[in-house]
Amino acid sequence: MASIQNQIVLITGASSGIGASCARFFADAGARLILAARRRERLEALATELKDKFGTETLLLQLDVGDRSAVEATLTALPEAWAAVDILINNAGLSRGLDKLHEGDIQDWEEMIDTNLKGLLYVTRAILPGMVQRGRGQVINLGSIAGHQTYPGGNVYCATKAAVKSLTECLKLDLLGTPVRISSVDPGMVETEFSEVRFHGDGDRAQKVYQGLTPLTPDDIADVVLYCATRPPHVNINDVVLMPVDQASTTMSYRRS
Ligand code: NDP
Ligand code: 8X3
Repeated sequence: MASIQNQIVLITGASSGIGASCARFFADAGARLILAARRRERLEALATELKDKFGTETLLLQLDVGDRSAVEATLTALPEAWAAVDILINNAGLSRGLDKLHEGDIQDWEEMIDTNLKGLLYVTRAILPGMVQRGRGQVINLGSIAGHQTYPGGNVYCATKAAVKSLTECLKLDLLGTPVRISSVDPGMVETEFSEVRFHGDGDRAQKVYQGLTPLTPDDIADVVLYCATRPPHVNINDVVLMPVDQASTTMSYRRS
């Protein structure tokens, strides 16, 4: 296992779920963390926890990844001590709604495309040139099984995750000849705030998504992300697809009740 001690790791969407778990796993492994999300108070609470538990140094960025000028301004003006990002975890993302396309809310579509696709592109465009220039670095994208398989009502969310899959594959081609690594981690059902966000705060509907089965936890995903980041420098993990034992595809799950 390669060490990531003192490496600078930028995690988008660190205020909740998979991103927050990644922060805990990478902090435990000795990394220095740049934590980005829109909810600053969540980031502050996490930074305090990590400082107390692991002595982790953090830089907090209140940032909407879909705001192109904010991303450019913030990430091109990182303090000198934080500018040489070693690992970028493109995790910020969301789903909105589960409507048929012809009944869909266009605002929901905009939000998913702006965050999952354009946001990932803006952040990567700002951070990746430095990695190529320095001759070291890794980008780890949070894709989804929704990028591999569709499901009813998944339309725009699935399309954004299929786009992430395609971008990860293209980056592998673009980065050939450099030592910079590119990975995608593509989970099935993970219990986070994801479904609550999808259903615009309807907690009862969100809970039903995980009813009667054992979903993945955010820690299960952070464990895999850390695995990708700690392979020897000549090893590139291209894509990891993982799902709960109780899930066989985007449309088939086994529920006990
Ligand atoms: P959560 O809702 O728990 O976390 C999402 C994170 O993304 C939050 O920290 C949120 O922070 C951040 N985020 C959302 N929009 C923006 C934005 N515009 N700018 C910056 N940050 C943003 O969900 P998960 O942890 O489950 O989701 C993380 C990733 O994993 C997503 O890309 C999702 O698509 C993917 N995924 C999730 C699965 C699941 O079943 N849960 C399965 C497969 C993939 P804030 O609101 O503070 O900005
Ligand atoms: C989240 C998993 O199946 O709800 O990406 O799309 S799914």
